[in-house]
Amino acid sequence: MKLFSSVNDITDLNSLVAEALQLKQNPYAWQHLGKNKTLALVFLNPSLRTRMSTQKAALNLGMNVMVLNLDKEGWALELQDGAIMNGTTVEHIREAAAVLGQYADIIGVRSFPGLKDRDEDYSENIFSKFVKYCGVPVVSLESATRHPLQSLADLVTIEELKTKQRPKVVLTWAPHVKALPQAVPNSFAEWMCKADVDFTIAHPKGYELSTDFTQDATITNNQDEALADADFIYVKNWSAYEPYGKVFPGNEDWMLTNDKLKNTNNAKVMHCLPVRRNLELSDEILDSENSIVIHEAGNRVWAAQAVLKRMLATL
Ligand code: SN0
Repeated sequence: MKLFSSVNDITDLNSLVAEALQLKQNPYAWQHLGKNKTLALVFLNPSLRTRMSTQKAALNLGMNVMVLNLDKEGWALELQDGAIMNGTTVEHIREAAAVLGQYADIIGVRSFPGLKDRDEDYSENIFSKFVKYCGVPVVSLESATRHPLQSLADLVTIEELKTKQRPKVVLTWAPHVKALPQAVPNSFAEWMCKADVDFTIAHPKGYELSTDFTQDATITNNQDEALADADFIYVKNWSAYEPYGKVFPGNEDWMLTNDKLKNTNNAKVMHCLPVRRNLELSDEILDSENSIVIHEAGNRVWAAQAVLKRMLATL
């Protein structure tokens, strides 16, 4: 595999999930694959889980890892082709990406959206320029529109913990104080639409996601109705796709509470983290048996390891 940026880069979803679960049983069996191979993780935004779990995954495979917080430690990046760089940007992405490709066998890139210009964000301008100019395989560490390592870990978690063949999975919007990207919900929806699950999305009016990601999912503005008989509930805030990046007032009552779990199938509650307690998700849920957020975060290692293993195999 030369690129992992979305579910569309995977032709055999079930075997990738199975591979991740096998690696969980036997993490160090493939150390020879990564020997003397280097992974460079490049961050333009903050990270805890993605950074640590991908690093751990690479170490389990015998790789060396280098991390660059490019937003803070690198030169200010120019993205525009043909720019006369007499202002604040110091280095063009053409050189920055190409040079990183000289030092690493695989590169991971995190590049959040600006949430101002939808066309710019949804064109994946920054991520795709890294892919174009670095010359080595690239794994997305969350781009403007997707977070595929998170979605793979989410699917691995559902496969691992489900108690029926085709569980009901509900993605439900949660309140927040900031405008957040659509990357996590877009990606989760895109993966769930390809998985063997009964998938529903619930959000207040105005938070419709791009239909490019939601395809044949059931979509409703009625949270109670959506949660009925749910086996897994995925909680996440996102800002509007149209008007782009907007946050509407109200909807605080969309926070998930124990009371809302009553009509579910004793649902397991998921969140990609970081989570704002008592805004997105109540303490009572996060500290209860129903919450699987820590287990889910743990599975980020096996998801990343399955992807890196496939990339190493094609170097
Ligand atoms: C990011 C997002 O895409 O929603 C990363 C999630 C993995 N989340 C945030 O930026 C949260 C910021 C906050 O202030 O709560």
